[in-house]
Amino acid sequence: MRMKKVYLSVGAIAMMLASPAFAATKVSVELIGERGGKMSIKLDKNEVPAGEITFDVVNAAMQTPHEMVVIKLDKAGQKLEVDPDKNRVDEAKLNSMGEVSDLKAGKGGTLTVNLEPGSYELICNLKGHVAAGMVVPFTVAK
Ligand SMILES: [Cu+2]
Repeated sequence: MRMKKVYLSVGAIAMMLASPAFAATKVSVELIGERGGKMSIKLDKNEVPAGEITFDVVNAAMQTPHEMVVIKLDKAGQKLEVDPDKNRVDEAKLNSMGEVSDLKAGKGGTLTVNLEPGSYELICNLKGHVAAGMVVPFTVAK
């Protein structure tokens, strides 16, 4: 009995070494919708702890290209303004933390960023896509 207990402890230590504490938190992101229709961004989680975060992005559309841009908001509840002439938000006026750009339908990509606590939004900033629904809140907790 005593021997078995020691064996389990060694196993637990081995498991801890195999998954280091600094491993990035993974967020799965699905980009959904076709040109002219409703569009959305679906996340498997919309709140994560601060630190390294890997966004694993897939464009689930059949024909329409999409992208994912991570925007840090100045404060919670901040509304992103769509420029009526360009029909997209002006990223130069916002705090973009990085993006997976121009994914063709069916393609995927990843983005790993170090995010501090705060309120964020994930958007697809192709023309008309934010207005069609491609904006989703994302929270980084302490
Ligand atoms: Cu899009």
